[in-house]
Amino acid sequence: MRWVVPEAEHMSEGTLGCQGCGGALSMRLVLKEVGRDAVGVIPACCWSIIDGPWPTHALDIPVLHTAFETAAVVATGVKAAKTIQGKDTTVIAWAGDGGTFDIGLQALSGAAERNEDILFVCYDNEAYMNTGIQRSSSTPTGTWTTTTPDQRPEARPKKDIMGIIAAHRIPYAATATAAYPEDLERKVKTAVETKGGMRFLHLLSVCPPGWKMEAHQAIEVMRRAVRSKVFPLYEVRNGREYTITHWPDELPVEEYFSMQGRFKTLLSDPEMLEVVRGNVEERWQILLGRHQRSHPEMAPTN
Ligand SMILES: Cc1ncc(C[n+]2csc(CCOP(=O)(O)OP(=O)(O)O)c2C)c(N)n1
Ligand SMILES: [Mg+2]
Repeated sequence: MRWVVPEAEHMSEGTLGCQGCGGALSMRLVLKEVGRDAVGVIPACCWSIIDGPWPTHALDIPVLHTAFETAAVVATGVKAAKTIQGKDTTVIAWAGDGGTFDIGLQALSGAAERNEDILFVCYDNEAYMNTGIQRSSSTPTGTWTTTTPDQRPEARPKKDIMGIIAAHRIPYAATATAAYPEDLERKVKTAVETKGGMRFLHLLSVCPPGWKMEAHQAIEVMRRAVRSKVFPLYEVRNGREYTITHWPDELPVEEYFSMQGRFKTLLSDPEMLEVVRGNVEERWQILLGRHQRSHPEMAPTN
């Protein structure tokens, strides 16, 4: 089924984001579906800047800027206050990969374990972009960053945040990207409408300056991440039921990497490239197995 992207806008033009910022586009698309009855809780990250200063800030919803490690716990408190006021406002914790995979993980795990009634969105640009492109535990193997330079690119694999979230058995979690907006909007709507606890969205979000690429290729690069199985699109219900929502078409991973300067060293190292290709395929097979166990009679279609 094709989903329609709502026309409503809750983010004005003239944000302080860079050209081609996937994090800015992700916010725009998410708010289209969430609407104005929402509060954003934003820890230290690029989005602390992108919204701009009051009263000229870009978002149409109230935003609470908070400390790097606290997105989930502050959102929990805001939701509790709204509930006491008798309001059903959607409270969105909106964090980067650092505020989710790294320093924000303890608060996130606590909120997930308590099954708090919040929507946690991670816009994942795979490094600490706001402070100058330092690696995070979301940075994939073989990536150049300022702390994993060409001579010593990232050695560790990207942390499996969806696996960690699924292990908490929250009602709904999904991956998405702004390059597939209908899929994204449907997942946002599902997340908003899912009752009974915490919802988590993991959004791959291109960063042209940090990924060393042209801003006008922002959408194409995110599309290729999905097509090459580097970033599969799927959802997980109650931590157990997996559904792949878009079938990749076997695009070679090099076609994704070659658009980005941050993978220059990786592309010139056949051994490391083989390891990375193997990791992508292994993760895909695990996901496919989970999907097939959840949907024994469903054939793959797009
Ligand atoms: C406790 C603490 N340590 C370090 C910082 C500095 N700091 C601000 S934003 C940031 C990186 C954020 O990275 P991420 O969450 O991935 O968001 P992005 O900047 O990539 O959008 C850091 C290290 C801080 N604000 N607080
Ligand atoms: Mg980041």
